[in-house]
Parts: sequence; C-alpha cells; structure tokens
Amino acid sequence: MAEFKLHCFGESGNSYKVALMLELSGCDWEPAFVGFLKGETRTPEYRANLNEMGEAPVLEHNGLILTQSGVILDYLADVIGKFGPKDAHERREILRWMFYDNHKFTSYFATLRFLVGIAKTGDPGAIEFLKNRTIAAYKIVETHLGKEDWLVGGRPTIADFSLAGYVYYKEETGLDVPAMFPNITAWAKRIYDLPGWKGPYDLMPTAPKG
Ligand SMILES: N[C@@H](CCC(=O)N[C@@H](CS)C(=O)NCC(=O)O)C(=O)O
Repeated sequence: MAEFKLHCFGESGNSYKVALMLELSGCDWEPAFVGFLKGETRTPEYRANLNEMGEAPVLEHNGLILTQSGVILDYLADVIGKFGPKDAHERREILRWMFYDNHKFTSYFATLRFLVGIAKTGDPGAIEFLKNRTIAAYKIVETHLGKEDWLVGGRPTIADFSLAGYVYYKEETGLDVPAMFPNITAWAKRIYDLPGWKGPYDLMPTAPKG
C-alpha cells in the first residue's frame, strides 16, 4: 500500500490540486476512485467514513483522514517540506490565494464547466451568471500574474497548485481562456514545465466505460 491514498476522480479539479502536489513532490501515493457521477459522495457511507461534507478530494495518511483541498495542500507542504511557505507572512499569503480560489476562482469556473461541459444542461441565465462571475475572478488573477510569475514568493507553491486545479481541462465552458487571459495561460505553462508534471486524466481514474 502506498504512503498516501487520495480519494479522487479524473474530472475533479479539486482533487487534481492534491494529485499534482503529490506527483510533483515525488510522493509514494495511489488514487482511489470516487464514483461522484453515480452519486457516491452523497451516500451515507461516504459521509460517515470519509467526508461528512460529501466531497472529493479526501486524503488518507498515517491514519489521518483529511478533506478540503486547501487544508490537504497545507498539510502536505508541512509533512513533505516542499512547495510551502518560508515564514508566517508567506503562509498567510498562500492562504489568502487559496481562500480566493475556493470561493471564486475555482468555484465559479468549475460549476460553469460542470454544467456546460459535463452535465450539458443548466438554465441559460445561471450559465450567464457563472460566466460573468468567472471572468471577474479570472481578471483578478490575470492582473496579479501580469506582475508576478508565481502567486506567492516568486516560486511555485501550493497556492499555484490550488488555482491550477481546473486550468488543464479541455471540456467546453463557452470561454476562450487562452485568448482572454494570456497571463494565466503563461503561468499554467510554467507549471506544466515543472519536472514531473502530469495532467488530471493521467493522474486520476475515471469511471469504467459502459
Ligand atoms: N472546497 C472543496 C471543494 C470540493 C468539491 O466541491 N468537490 C467536488 C468534486 S470536484 C465534489 O465532491 N462535489 C460533491 C457535491 O457537490 O455533491 C475542496 O477544495 O476540496
């Protein structure tokens, strides 16, 4: 059995944030497939045994069960000793971006992508709302990345892996991110160029076909 077990699924960018950290850090880890699209995260067993919040990712390590990608990334930076803050100020800066990510940058985009690119359904008004909220959140990050190569501290950190959760997926969203956000696109390429980078569907399993 691997040292770290990540409950995840290929379509989950929130899980990818953690998978990317584990992979880039050279950890001994294994994925455990979560059947989200078939409702596994909504079952009483999942909520009782893995995550009362009914979400992926979940990380198992040394008898601990951790949830919320930001908390897991913070934990991993600590135990692995890579991609974390150098001091208390940097830790707060990293948390600041990860909270922003969870509230806005990932949240609106992931919901938009789910409705448009995966479920292929959704009220047109809701989709328009999500598009506009995504664009507003992306503009903030685009501006920051026009001044800095990395989100915090001039080097790749868990803040970058958090915001990068959804930037490599190709499903339709109705937004042309490379054309609209060149700084975000250049930053995603910098992460892509880190030694050991792999994409979400190369790191995490999807449901068996049929
Ligand atoms: N803030 C959470 C978000 C996790 C999340 O929304 N995960 C999705 C999959 S990408 C999920 O499991 N959703 C289940 C549901 O909403 O029922 C994190 O970063 O871990």
